[in-house]
Amino acid sequence: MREEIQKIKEDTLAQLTKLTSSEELQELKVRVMGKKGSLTSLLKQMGQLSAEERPKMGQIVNELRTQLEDAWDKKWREFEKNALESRLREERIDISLPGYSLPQGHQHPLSKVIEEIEDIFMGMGFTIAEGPEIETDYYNFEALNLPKDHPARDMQDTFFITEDILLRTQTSPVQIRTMEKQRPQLPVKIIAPGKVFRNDDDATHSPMFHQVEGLLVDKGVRMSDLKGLLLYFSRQMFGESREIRLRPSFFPFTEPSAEVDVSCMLCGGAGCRLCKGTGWIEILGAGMVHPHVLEMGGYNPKEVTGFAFGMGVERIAMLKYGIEDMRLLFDNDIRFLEQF
Ligand code: 2NL
Repeated sequence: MREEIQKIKEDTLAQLTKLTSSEELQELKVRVMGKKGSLTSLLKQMGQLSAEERPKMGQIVNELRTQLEDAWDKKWREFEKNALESRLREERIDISLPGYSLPQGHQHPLSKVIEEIEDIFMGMGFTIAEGPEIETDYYNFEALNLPKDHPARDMQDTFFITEDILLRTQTSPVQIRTMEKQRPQLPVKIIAPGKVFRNDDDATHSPMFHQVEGLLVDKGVRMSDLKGLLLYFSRQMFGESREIRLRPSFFPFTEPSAEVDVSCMLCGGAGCRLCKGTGWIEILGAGMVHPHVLEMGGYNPKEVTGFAFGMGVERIAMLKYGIEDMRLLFDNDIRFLEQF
């Protein structure tokens, strides 16, 4: 029996040196100490020994067991260490590689132009007023001196939600609401930027576009005040050497009314493709607030006067940045937006 034990010991230790993986080590353990292992079956034969021999043998077997456990624990740690080292080698992160860059958005040129317009008028003491995009017929039309049979109310121009509720076609209702809220305080000195909606959709019209309207109501406001303010605005927006001119026009909410032209920013007024040879480019509409509209806002037209103006932001942006097709402003292609 001693010989057999000695043989198991030598065999096992010899095989141990040839192992290449922890799986093989596990298999070897089973072959020796498993249910049908060589050492296990030897232990089963212990019963046949004499009472004298049994404890001695027991001790030898236990020693061998401890010895083997130590040997394969050592081997096990060696395999673990190798495995860890090769994982560390394979999974090493190269911190010198540049990271992935995330795509960045860009402020929309329309937002930029709106902010610029706001800055110019805030510099002259105007505050910014906002209001709902879904309006009532009263604020969008009635209060602005557009009676029930006015052509601007036509289904062809306006998105009606019900007979009385619609998408605002201009930002003027914001100004009526502001007058109502702050009367009889003076002055009313606001600009109203925002989205407006009209039932148009072709190369030069989008069903949603942007407007900035302005309103100044106070004692003794005159048309010359309007002209001076618009000249200052035009020079801030399009350059110090711009001039403006006012042409008679008509809006239901102003009287008198005017179209406002600025000297061409491309040719300086000499005449070119952009101004179609005239030297002038129309940029906004304006006028003295109609007495009826002042009344609807809660002010007495015998005591106060006012001027108002309105401009399309898309048009201003196209002129300022030389954008030839309005649809580019609504495609939201980042390659386009990044240019501004
Ligand atoms: C244009 C012309 C204009 C107004 C808007 C206005 C507002 C109130 C009272 C009187 Cl509350 N007028 N707004 C006045 C004249 C012209 O817009 O061509 N916009 C794109």
